[in-house]
Amino acid sequence: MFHWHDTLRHNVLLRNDSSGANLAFTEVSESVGVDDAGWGWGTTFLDADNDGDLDLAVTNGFFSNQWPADESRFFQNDGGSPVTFSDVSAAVGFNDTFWGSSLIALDFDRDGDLDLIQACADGGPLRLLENQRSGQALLNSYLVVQPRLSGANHWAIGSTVRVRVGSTWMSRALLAGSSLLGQEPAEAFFGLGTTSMVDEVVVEWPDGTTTTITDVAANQIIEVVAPGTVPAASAWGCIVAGLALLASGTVMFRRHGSGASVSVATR
Ligand SMILES: [Ca+2]
Ligand SMILES: [Ca+2]
Ligand SMILES: [Ca+2]
Repeated sequence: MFHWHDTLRHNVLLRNDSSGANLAFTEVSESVGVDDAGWGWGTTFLDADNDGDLDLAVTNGFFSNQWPADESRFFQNDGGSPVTFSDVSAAVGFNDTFWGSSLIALDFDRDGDLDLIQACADGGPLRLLENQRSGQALLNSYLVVQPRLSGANHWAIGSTVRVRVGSTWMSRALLAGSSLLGQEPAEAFFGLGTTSMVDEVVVEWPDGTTTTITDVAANQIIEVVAPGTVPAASAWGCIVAGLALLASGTVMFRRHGSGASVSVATR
């Protein structure tokens, strides 16, 4: 869990150290390198370079004298044990000084990488930032899993998706209100590194039952439908607007469009 702590005057990352029913969280923001993200608002963990670990993007700012020039932050996950992050905001082009409020990650152009939408307060723009990954990041693979149910909870909010590659498990929870004032698509996006095949995909439905699929090829979108679910048209929407950014490195974000034009893509 990552959030801004007004009293401590820095950003807080709470690592889940729970064991069974014994819940425990440890504040690790300084030791892993994400304690200085400014007056943070919208925050999202995303695997921007598809290497299998979660990177962290934070939009920030405030109207007070101390925070108006606060730059957005992008922390790249460097892996290791314990995990550490590097601030690569300028290199990837996510270092604007708008008063950002909402921030969500989604693959709006369906090219296999997560892009960003940032909404800004105080008259600021709505921005669409296209992921311009290159090098190894461009070679890395991905898998998108879309759990679906019948009835009111068609998007299967409350589900958890786990994938296994060899002995490594990765997990994503489908949540409502995934970011401040924003909602990410109801799908689980996994960066897979150089993996071409996922050994297992396990969907745990909101009622606790599970569906398991084995030997799933990478670089595709799969819909997993719970037993008894009536098939329905799959609608997927995204908001397109923005500015433009350029960057260097393995992941770059480019601004799209101008002004506040909006379009919706359905698939
Ligand atoms: Ca990553
Ligand atoms: Ca994309
Ligand atoms: Ca891209």
